[in-house]
Amino acid sequence: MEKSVKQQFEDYIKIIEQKLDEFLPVKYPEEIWESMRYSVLAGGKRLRPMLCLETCRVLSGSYEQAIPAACAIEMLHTQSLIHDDLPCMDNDDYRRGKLTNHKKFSESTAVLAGDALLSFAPQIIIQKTPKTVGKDKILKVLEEFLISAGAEKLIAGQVVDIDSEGKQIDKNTLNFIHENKTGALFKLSLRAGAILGGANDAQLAALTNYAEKIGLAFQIMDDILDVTSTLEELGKTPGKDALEEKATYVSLYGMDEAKKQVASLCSEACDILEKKNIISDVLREIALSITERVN
Ligand code: GRG
Repeated sequence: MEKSVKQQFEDYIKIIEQKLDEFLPVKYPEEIWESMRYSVLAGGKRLRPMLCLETCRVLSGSYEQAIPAACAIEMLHTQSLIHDDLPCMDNDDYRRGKLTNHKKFSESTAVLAGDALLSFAPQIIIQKTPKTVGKDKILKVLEEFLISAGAEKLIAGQVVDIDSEGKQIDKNTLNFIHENKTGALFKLSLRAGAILGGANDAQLAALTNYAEKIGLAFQIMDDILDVTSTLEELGKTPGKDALEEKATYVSLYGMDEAKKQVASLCSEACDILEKKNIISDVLREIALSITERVN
């Protein structure tokens, strides 16, 4: 009997939580490992690892091939959250419904926990991906991982974001921030899963395109939720964009237009997969649920 989408989501979350726990031991000196584990195991929707695993599966790859990369991407994502929350960046007290890493531990520990996750994550890809996957694919995933984490992607998005605070920016600049700060890890998740699952060029292009659409939709929804949501729902402080005078899709286009753009990006994402006959209830549901997400 086929599993329901809800069941598939639950199964993915269970295995991701288990493996993150397993891949992140406590070693000496305990405080750094505990602070890495504190943020990585703090919950979160686990969207990026789920996207990576499902993409590999839909191409007939196995979960064992993709789980190390999926967990490494979640570690990288968590690293970016820890550093984003620091007083020198967004200065936040709450994340994933808990105290931020620097509030729970100390600022120096939070900086080091982020740094440690950044170098630990690629080790997981190298050490835990089954050798049968082949060195070429592992190397390709590593390359994409390192590019996404660096000054061409994630850091570029963050730098322009910080630099834009309190300034009037145009739509291209806003898209640059969103594509790199948020889109890059969605793209990495899909592409890593696709590479490990043995995608051909057309499939890789379609999955990349799907990732671009949902990555942008996800960030526009983030802009919307920052205005409409609460600390309890979001698990982090709302209203920060206005406070820091950040340009967002809501401030540039208005709430109604921002919502329309989310809906059309999500439906375009589904069409892209359908056209290439990539049939996945999970990928479809992830795209469609972005319009309804509350955190
Ligand atoms: C990679 C060295 C290095 C630095 C990172 C700090 C930084 C540079 C980038 C910040 C990137 C950032 C925080 C982007 C926001 C992306 C975003 C929408 C996060 C929220 O994602 P969710 O809702 O979170 O999936 P959960 O908690 O559910 O995983």
